Amino acid sequence: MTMISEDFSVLSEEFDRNPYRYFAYLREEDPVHYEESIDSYFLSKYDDIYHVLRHPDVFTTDSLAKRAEPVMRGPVLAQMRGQEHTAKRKIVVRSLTGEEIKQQQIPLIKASVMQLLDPYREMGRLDLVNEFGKTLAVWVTMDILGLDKTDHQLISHWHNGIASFITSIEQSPEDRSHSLWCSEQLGQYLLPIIEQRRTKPGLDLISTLCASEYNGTTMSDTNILSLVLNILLAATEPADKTLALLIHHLLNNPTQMKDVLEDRSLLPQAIAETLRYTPPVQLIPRQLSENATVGGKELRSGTTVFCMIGAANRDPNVFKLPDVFDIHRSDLGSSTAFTGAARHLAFGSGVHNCVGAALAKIELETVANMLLDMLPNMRLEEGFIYSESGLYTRGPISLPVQFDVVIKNQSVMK
Ligand code: 2IO
Repeated sequence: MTMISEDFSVLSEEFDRNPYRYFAYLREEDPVHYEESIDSYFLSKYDDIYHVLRHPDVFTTDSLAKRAEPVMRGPVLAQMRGQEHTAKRKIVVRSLTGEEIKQQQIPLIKASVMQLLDPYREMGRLDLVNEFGKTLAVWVTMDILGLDKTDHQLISHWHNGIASFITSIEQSPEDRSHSLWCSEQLGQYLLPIIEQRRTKPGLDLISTLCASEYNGTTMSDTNILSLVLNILLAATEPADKTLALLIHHLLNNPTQMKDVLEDRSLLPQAIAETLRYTPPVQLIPRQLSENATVGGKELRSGTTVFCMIGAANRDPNVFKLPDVFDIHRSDLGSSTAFTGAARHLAFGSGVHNCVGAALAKIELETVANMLLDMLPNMRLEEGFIYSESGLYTRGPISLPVQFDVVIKNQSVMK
């Protein structure tokens, strides 16, 4: 177990380099870790985090008023309560699950993958993060919202600025105003589209939101804008990270890669184990609405706590040999891994559990299957040193892979 010095901080560079080596210490010795500079607590035990996520009236999502609302231009789904939450959540969940979205989106995802891979197939190398995953994540989100993909670089730039606001623990004033500017720009881009979808609806999610009624009336443009920004961020930010993490873990575990290559029905398990082992969203913030005891510590009303999902997902009380990546593990709970009842906490838990879980599964499964087919004998680039970054959302900085070049029209050339 990695020991921690007096001045240890989860905000340090050392922690950012590899948080996983500190989780056992935190769970065992400091499960309600205090960070003075931001006056917040970091929870690392599965049971404590599960308790927090399952008691939203005490451990509220009010924390998002500061963290998300300024760049989301209004409350996101996770901030809503009661009837409004149930109704709006249902609208979004319905649009993101089921056969219809599969039939609509899978062909579009496949076309995007083909287009992005095409220039690299004859090169025998590709960075799965910077030359593929980041762009793909934005394209898939844009297709769901029915946006014109020619503008993807703009959207991506604005997305990055907004994501930085949401996922920063401390942001410089310059970065903060850049983030707000990005949100402003994206809002100006989206508002006319929202108006247009009201009169000329399509099959996309923006049109669905425009047509849906809440309390007997349709939602206002600003309410729809906040939901669209919410979906845009939540669908894009973790997507490239999870894909790169999945491929990285499989490349690092050749026997499991072989199993998946031979039996693709194992892919959902491999994705679920990736989400357990290395959740792309590492922190879930909550704010206490009253004094409460967590992990034996009394915390005052108003306190901010961060649930450390990466630490919970490696709690040995819940997962056997938690630091081992094993797609065959019996305690993964594969049948529920993409639902609100999942054992791993990568999608949160309780009333606010991720509405995009089913879509994440479809997207990752489709893309991973294609990569395994189209990049034969995939391996990490020689000499590549793997590194991840991010305290809030976390993923590989890059993932350069090499693969065998399949010459087009091979049969003709023989
Ligand atoms: C947009 C961290 C990208 C969500 C969020 C402020 C609200 C909510 C999440 C995830 C992923 C983001 N929180 N999705 O943690 O919608």
